[in-house]
This record gives sequence, structure tokens and C-alpha cells, in this order.
Amino acid sequence: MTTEPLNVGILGYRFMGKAHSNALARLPMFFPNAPDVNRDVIVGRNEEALADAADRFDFDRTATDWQDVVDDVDVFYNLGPNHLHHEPSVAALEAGTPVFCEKPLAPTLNEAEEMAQAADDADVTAGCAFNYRFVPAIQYAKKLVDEGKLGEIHHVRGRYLQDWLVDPDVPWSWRNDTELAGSGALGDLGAHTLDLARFVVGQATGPMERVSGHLQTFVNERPTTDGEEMRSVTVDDAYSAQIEFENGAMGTFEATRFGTGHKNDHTVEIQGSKGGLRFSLERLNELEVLRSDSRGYETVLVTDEDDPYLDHWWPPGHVLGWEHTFVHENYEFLSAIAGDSEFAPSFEDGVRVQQILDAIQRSDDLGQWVTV
Ligand code: SOE
Repeated sequence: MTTEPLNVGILGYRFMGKAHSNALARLPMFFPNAPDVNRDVIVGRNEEALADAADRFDFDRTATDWQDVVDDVDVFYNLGPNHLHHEPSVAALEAGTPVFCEKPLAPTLNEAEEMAQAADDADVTAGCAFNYRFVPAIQYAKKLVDEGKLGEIHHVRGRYLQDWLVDPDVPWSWRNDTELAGSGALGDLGAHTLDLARFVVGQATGPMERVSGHLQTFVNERPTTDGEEMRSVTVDDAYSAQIEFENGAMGTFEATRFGTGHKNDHTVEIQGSKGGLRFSLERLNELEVLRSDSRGYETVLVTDEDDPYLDHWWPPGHVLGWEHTFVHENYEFLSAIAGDSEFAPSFEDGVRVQQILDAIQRSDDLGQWVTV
């Protein structure tokens, strides 16, 4: 284990900047065996907003150019918009700096592959921050599947519903632009569900092999924030996909930003020959489990001491929230760097997801099933 604190630099100070900074601040209190971290530098463009973020998130300093930072820190967190994932991450890796990058790994498959290649060449830890893998109930679900408790897996269903774009007057942002984001609901939300599916059932089903995808944009242009002009929406507002796994299991997936009434409703259901599982992010401390010897689903509260990460927090029954997933993933990521061990989800996992996103897009373009 390294004894010097790891100097962390983060690019981005908005939603994800806040989520990861909170996680870094929680680590010494709840995960005392985590490597020591110094919140060193926060990078962005707007100096006033940066100074405010550095103050609130307790970082030592700010920088307006990521090029000054990537080889000057021990770990680089890329929490910027998707179009900023590739160049700074590759530069950091080329400088031998480990990288933690938000999802989706990149706007395009090509860029994601280049990032994974850079990680491979650098031979340093490179993680893709799919935080939902670190929900204790999800890890419990994976264990049940890996142990064969569900038998042969036949069905995997995942849907991620949000509604923040249903109003056509919601202003245009980078998330609506294909150059900046790569895709819309598909890459932003679908990437999470597809990664969870790979994580939870992947060992039992083998990889996703064939895809039939459908993308839809319901509102084609949106006003700029100042209301002065209209800008084109060049990404999907929603996607759905049917996916065939190697073992023949059927995957049914969807995500939308037009799911009226649903704010952050992410659900996964799995059925096998001997049982089933149901998970909902809105009840993230629970897993509904159907076992071979029972007649119906039972709700398991996944907050026991021996459930993943729970011994670091509160006594059984004292529930965790969304923010804890970031603490868990930061703990694993930083421990992997300090202990020189493997971290998953890696950039390679990010590429696997990107291959599926790409296949869904290709299928929609061609109007036919495609191989991943
Ligand atoms: C989009 O609204 C978003 O913030 C995603 O970008 C996150 O990955 C997801 O966890 C919550 O929703």
C-alpha cells in the first residue's frame, strides 16, 4: 500500500463533480482502510464557479486547463461532458496517471476503443464509473445468479425512465447534441442498464450477441437557455432494444427522457428456470427474489452486516441511498490503484457497453437486426 496521500484532480464540478467529491470526503470516516486522498485540484472553464466549487468540495486549488493537470496529479477523474472524455483521459494515461471516467466512456465506439488502448499501453488503472454496480442489492443479485440460484437465465429486462425533457420548452443542452454527447437516452441511461445486465447475468448468459434497436426523437429543436434561438436536437429522446445473449436468453431494454411521471426510475428483472429477481432503484435497499422452493416473490432487505459494504455504515435496516454507490466505487477504484490490483468496471467494460450502444444505433439506421 502507498503511504503518501494520492493527489486527486477532477475535471468537472457539476452533478458528477459533487457526487464524487462527496464520496472522497466520506472515505476516511467510513472506509478507514481506503488509501489517503488529497483533494488537490478541480478543473473547469469558469473561474468563479470553479472557486465556489473548490471551496464547497474542499479542494486545494483550481485550474482552467486540464493539460496542466493530467500529469501533475496521482489520479485524474474525468467527470466532464461526454465529448471531453477522450482527449484528457488519453493524455492522462499517456502521462502514466490512472483515470476514473464517467459513463458512457465516450461519444463513439472508436473513441472508446482508443481510450481502452491507451489504458492498456499505460498499464495503469482505468475505470469507467458505472456506479449502479455498487448498490449492495445489485451485488447480492449477481451473487444469486452466479451461484446458479436462478437456474438457466431466460429473460433479462431493464428500463430506465426519466421525464425531464417532456416539456418542449426545456432548453437545449450538450446532452441534446450528437457531437457532444454521442447519443441521448441510449448512451446516458441505456449504458447504465446494459452495464448492469452484463454485470449481473453476464457470467451465466455469455455476451450479448445480436441486437434489434429503435431510437426516437420526439422534439427536434429546443430553445437556447437565453431563449434567443432554436437549436436542433440530434440525439434520441428514447430507445428500445431486443437483445439475444449467447446462451439464447432474451433481453428487452428501454430508456427515455419522456417517461412522464418517472424521475429516475431504473428497474431490472431477471427470470431463470428456477427463480427470478426484481430490482428498482427507487427501492434500492431491497431485492425481490423468487426462489425455487417458494410460490411467490419475497422482498429481501439488503442491509445486513454481511451484505456488501454494509459493515462500513450502519446497523442492519438502516438504509443506504444513491450517494453511497459513489463512495463504494471510489473505495474500490482507489484501493485498486494503491494495491496495484484490477478494478472493474474497467475501460474495457466501457468499450463492451459502447459496442452494444453502437449496435443498437446501427440496427436503427439499417432497420434490421445486427450483430454486436
Ligand atoms: C441523466 O439525467 C443522469 O444524470 C445520468 O447522466 C446519470 O448517469 C444517472 O445516474 C442519473 O441521470
